[in-house]
Amino acid sequence: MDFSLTEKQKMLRKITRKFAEEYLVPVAKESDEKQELNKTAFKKMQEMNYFGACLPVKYGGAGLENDTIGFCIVIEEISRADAGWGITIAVHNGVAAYPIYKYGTEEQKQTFLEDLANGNKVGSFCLTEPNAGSDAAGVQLTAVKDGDEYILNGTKIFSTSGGIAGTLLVVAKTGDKDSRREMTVFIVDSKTPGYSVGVKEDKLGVRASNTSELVFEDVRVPQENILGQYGDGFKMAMRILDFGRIGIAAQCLGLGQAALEASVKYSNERVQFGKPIGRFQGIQWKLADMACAVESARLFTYKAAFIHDKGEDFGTASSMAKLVASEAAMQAAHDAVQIHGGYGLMKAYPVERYFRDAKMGEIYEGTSEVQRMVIAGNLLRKGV
Ligand code: COS
Repeated sequence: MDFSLTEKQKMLRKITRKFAEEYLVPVAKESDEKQELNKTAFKKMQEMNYFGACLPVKYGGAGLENDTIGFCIVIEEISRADAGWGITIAVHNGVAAYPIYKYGTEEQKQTFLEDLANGNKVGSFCLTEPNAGSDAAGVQLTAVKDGDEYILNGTKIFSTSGGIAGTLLVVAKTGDKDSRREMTVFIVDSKTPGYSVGVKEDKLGVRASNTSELVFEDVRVPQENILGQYGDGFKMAMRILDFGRIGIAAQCLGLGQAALEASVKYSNERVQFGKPIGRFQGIQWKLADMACAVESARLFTYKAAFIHDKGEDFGTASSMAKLVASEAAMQAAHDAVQIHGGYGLMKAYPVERYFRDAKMGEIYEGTSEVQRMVIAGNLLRKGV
């Protein structure tokens, strides 16, 4: 087993870290407060082709479509600086752009990928509704056929980047009998009449990222915008999430790494009882446990990416990675605040933000409980 990164992956880490330290770290606190992505950082993200990270060069992307470890490194380094940007780029690529590349027709790729790759249009995946959270089959937004078009009616909530998105993957109900066999995924342009953005959420963490309610009132979508097969939307959504969860794992990994690094630095600098607090065993044990958790997250995440790129069944591995990495980030952020003591509660130190950001990872793109359901379900169905 070879754990070494390729020269290209090492270079990707170096370049992305430099970019993130220059353009994201200085404005991360302000972006968290203002609840918006910094405009200069947005332009630089476009120039660096991070919006096109996992799309082929032929569609304007950065060419990581077969290097998911490389994609994870990009997300990890962005999230180490600002997890709000991390989720934005992870969602844009993982559950919007990449699924169009992977499951779309050539015509759909020609129509949608260039603008997604260059970031002129941000992507969003719209599944969640007031009555369809963990129970993804509970979708009530309807798509009814009318000639060569489908008419969409309903409301999506908690859509990551929904309020700033130009291209949406919308999961709709297309029948009344068996919801798991009567759902369809549509690619929707946000300029389509009848579509509007509702409430922008004011949330706990990853606040730089946009989270919005989306309203569909007689939104007409041509039938050629169906992603995959009509009626196969439930399984399509599950496949999309399988890949998306690797990106979320990478996002949590970067956040956990940031919490660990801040804690090591503080433990060397902060003097109490006449010596740096890192000399106390109580702090050392915390640092060691944090480092183990973050390294587990890294191994699980890269392994899921590796299995994906080998073309093997990676659903269990991606849920394991998302579960382990999100819980590792939470543990690391929790311990980071504890190590920082009173300062850890103050906004002057970034660990306060890490703590809020980390909690999000245990919830979105499938809660920790959902990941356990997926892992156990696969074990029982397919064996160990
Ligand atoms: N890939 C392909 N097909 C899949 C699949 C996957 N990853 N997971 C399930 N399926 C298939 C099953 O094989 C089954 O097919 P058959 O009916 O042909 O046998 C069908 O889909 C239904 O599967 P299942 O019975 O497991 O469906 P459930 O309704 O019990 O769904 C979970 C279970 C919890 C896994 C699902 O609802 C889920 O992932 N929920 C979380 C959604 C989520 O992450 N929301 C967060 C917001 S999205 S941004």
